[in-house]
Amino acid sequence: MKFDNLDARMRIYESTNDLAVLPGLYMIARVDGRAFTRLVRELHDFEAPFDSRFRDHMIATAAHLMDCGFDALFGYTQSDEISILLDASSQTFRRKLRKIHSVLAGEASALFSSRLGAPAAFDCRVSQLPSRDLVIDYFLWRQADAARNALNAHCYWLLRKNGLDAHSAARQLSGLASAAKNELLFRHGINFNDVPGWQKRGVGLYAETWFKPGSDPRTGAITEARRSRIKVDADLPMREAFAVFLRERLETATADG
Ligand SMILES: Nc1nc2c(ncn2[C@@H]2O[C@H](COP(=O)(O)OP(=O)(O)OP(=O)(O)O)[C@@H](O)[C@H]2O)c(=O)[nH]1
Ligand SMILES: [Mg+2]
Repeated sequence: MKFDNLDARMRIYESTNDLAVLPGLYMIARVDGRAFTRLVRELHDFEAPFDSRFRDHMIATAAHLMDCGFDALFGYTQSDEISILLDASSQTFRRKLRKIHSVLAGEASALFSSRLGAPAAFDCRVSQLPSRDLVIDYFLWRQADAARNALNAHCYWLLRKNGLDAHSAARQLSGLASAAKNELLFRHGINFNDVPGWQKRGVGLYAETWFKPGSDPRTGAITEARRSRIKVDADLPMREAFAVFLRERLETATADG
């Protein structure tokens, strides 16, 4: 009895301010690598500005987050971040923010660290969005961020590889319009149009249906079993076409669910 009293008294301090996301709101959780600028350059030997091994760790982490007990409709990764869209009707963890933040940050950190073979940590935040239009704007925003970062990173590392120190390279780029950055790359033999799509547009993850062929052991008849798997899409469309693509995905995912 004594323990029950203590338990009830102490739990108040733990859970009175426990926030839950309002019903009907879409949730997009974004995990972001903690101090990855240092991790990729000083602690590990990833290629700059982009490394396909780093990308594959991020994709594997995103695929894990899509499949670790949340009603994930769509995943998106660029740079050291992963966004996971949860259905507006999701009841996972009774929509408690504390659980969503900590579980997704923990799952991402565990999976990424195990692939890297060294500790790596992610933080997590959740956007609470009242409409599909805002969900689409959210992903357009992250994709625009990917495109800006990719252009900047290619310019920055071009200057660094040409002998400039970090400070001078950053100073030379500050205030430069994107057309001028494109020209800078072009003068050095890099056509930004030819830079791989995953670097400029990010990578999407979503469920796709496939049909597993088989046979009925009693009759021998050919059968097909409907299965679902996560598709990794490294060739996402851009801007308006991305918005159309997302709208279709949201409709399909909601209809399937
Ligand atoms: N070398 C290399 N760096 C990458 C790659 N992808 C992302 N990064 C770096 O990861 C960092 C991500 O930026 P931020 O998330 O803003 O910085 P951070 O150091 O992680 O800081 P916090 O997120 O605030 O903890 C940037 O420095 C990117 O250049 C890659 O493929 N190769
Ligand atoms: Mg980071």
